[in-house]
Amino acid sequence: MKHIKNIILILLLFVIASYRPFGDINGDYRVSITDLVILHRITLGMESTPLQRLRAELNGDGVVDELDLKILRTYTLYK
Ligand SMILES: [Ca+2]
Ligand SMILES: [Ca+2]
Repeated sequence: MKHIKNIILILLLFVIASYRPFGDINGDYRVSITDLVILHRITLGMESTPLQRLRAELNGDGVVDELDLKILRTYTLYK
């Protein structure tokens, strides 16, 4: 029984640690102009990490493009 509690605790900590706000591209747990700049650079084909590209895909269509940029731009303006 103690093992099950430990496993649940580890899973809970993993979920909490892996949570990032929507639009947090650089992984600093905040959504800011920095994330918008990184996303813009990705859409221009500039250097980025695979994790940044994964986080930058905001609308679920499988590509990082102007639509994702528009979503994040709107979100950062009105949050
Ligand atoms: Ca961020
Ligand atoms: Ca997209």
